[in-house]
Amino acid sequence: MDAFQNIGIKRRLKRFFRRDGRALIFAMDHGFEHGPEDFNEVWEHVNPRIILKKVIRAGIDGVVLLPGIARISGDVLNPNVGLMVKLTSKTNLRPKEDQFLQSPLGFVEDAIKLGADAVAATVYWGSPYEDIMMKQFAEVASIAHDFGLPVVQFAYPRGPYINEKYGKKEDYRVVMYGARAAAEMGADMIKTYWTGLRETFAKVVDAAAGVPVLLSGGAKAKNPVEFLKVVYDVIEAGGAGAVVGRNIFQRENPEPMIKALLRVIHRNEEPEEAAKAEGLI
Ligand code: FBP
Repeated sequence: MDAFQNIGIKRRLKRFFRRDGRALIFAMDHGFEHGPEDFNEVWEHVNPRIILKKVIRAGIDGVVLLPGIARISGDVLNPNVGLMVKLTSKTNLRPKEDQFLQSPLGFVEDAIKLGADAVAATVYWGSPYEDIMMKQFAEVASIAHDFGLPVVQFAYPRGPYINEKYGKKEDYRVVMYGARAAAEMGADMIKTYWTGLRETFAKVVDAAAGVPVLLSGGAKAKNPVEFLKVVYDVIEAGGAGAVVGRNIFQRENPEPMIKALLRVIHRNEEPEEAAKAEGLI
């Protein structure tokens, strides 16, 4: 039985990762996690079918969606695009003190019915609710692994203690700790923050002990080359790619940015060269 589960996990991970072991994944859970105002910059992208068609046309490797959006628009995905269904989230509407908790909003079995190639859950490491999110992740991982489905952890250090002791959630010591904790919990892929330097991100990758580490995109960069440089450094540090939301869907035409990111991730092209080739500068 174990061998069947493992081969399932390996095969499904290949839906996201190309032969080079790297991936560019489009994230769009923001309508829930941040609210529909995240789409104000390009309002037509509030319609998941419109933005998903654009990112697929541009050659994206995979997408992350919440279950309801996967249900509404999953049919626009090509079979060769990996589908990750995220099973925890929170709204921005909850009280400030509860923002450090993500709650379950779906089930592994339903993600399988939606055709998911992986499921994901967030753990805010260092949060006062860390214990609850650890249990949620453990339950998702246990069920998913029984079905041979990979599990992705969004491993984000976050909470009052992190701010007090380390100053910011991107401090490499806590990002590295979160990545290690995710690997120790059995994550098959880890998504986390940029630590600011190639050298420190390399330590995060080391701490993950071979589990692929992907960058969490973050707010839209003022200058596209600035963002491409971060992704370039992630790859140079041994990272396995990036999961990007706002830097893609907050652009009127996301195609050149996606193509430039693919050049950096899969062809090791220098950021400026990739940006020029796609007409971004
Ligand atoms: P972005 O590239 O837009 O940062 O998307 C990645 C992501 O993790 C989303 O999946 C999620 O909705 C969002 O960032 C969370 O952002 P934050 O918690 O930092 O506000």
